[in-house]
Amino acid sequence: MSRTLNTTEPTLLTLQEAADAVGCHYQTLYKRVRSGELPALVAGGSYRISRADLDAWLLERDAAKGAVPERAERDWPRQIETLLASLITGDARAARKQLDRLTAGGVTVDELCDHLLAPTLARIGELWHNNDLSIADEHRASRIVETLLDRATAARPKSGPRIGSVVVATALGDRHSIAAQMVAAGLQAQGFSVHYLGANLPIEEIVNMAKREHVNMVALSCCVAERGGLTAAIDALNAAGFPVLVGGNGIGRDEALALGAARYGGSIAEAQKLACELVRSGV
Ligand code: B12
Repeated sequence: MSRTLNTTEPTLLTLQEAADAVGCHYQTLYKRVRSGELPALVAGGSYRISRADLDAWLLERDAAKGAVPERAERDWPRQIETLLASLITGDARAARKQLDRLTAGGVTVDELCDHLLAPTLARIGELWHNNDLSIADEHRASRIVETLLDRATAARPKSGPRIGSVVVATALGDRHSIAAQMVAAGLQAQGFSVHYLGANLPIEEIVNMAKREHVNMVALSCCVAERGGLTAAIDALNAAGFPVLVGGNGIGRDEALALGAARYGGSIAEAQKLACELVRSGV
């Protein structure tokens, strides 16, 4: 059944965009809209489908087919190979379709990060390390992952009161922004108000933002061996009264806690759990 356009509606897709996201032909969706099975709005004489309606329709369709999207979509080794191929060839569109499909199948942001994006980036890192990929290949792949994360975050706005607020960054000397972006995406999906500052931040910038936004905590990601920026940031944040949640493949639990981190997490799922714990305990 078609309705009239309501301008407050969230992200709207054209029929072609929706068909691309689902991986089916334009006509297939057109027929579903015409039959009233898939809700659509009319804007400027053509149909628009909200992402939420599309996701709900996909879930219903899979359930009706008796499909087991859970198992098929969580075949992570296969998913990693598929994404790796898209990242290596720079096929952003295929990567986007793969993630849209997973998201529509109910895969959560933390699962995407922990089971797909981070392991695929680790593979890119290995290939880069062995000179099987150039710096340009790695940069192109990284950029695609950034856009995928933006998209996954935008697709899951959580309404209602915020659990708490957090500044997310990497300290001076660490340019690996993607890990911090994953933390930001995971905490936002969890219901936190997130102030994501990106990478390589001077210490006073992180502290000032934490103070200005009266956040509950600061989450710092670390992907490098260098410790100067991270150590100084944790010291300054602790002195200013902010608990620091630390994680990332450049540092382990014992070292992070010894440096003064309130908690250490090894995944985005853990970041979500620990951030909630920090708010509850009022550290
Ligand atoms: C992409 C990339 C880059 C890009 C970053 C682009 C960007 N915008 O982020 C660029 C080109 C800038 C880069 C630069 C360098 N890189 Co680099 N890079 C990578 C690569 C391929 C992916 C990084 C990434 O995003 N990983 C994905 C993240 C999300 O994975 P993760 O850290 O494991 O995160 C998971 C958990 O740890 C946890 N987590 C992460 N953060 C946090 C935070 C909190 C609070 C919590 C709770 C949990 C948590 O959740 C995540 C999801 O499961 C890695 C390979 C790899 N194995 O990761 C190398 C890697 C990190 N880089 C490495 C190196 C050596 C460098 C350079 C020194 C190379 C050089 N010679 O110039 C420079 C360093 C520059 C600097 N000063 O920062 C090494 C680091 C080794 C080390 N520990 O010191 C790695 C591991 C590659 C390797 N095997 O040698 N790099």
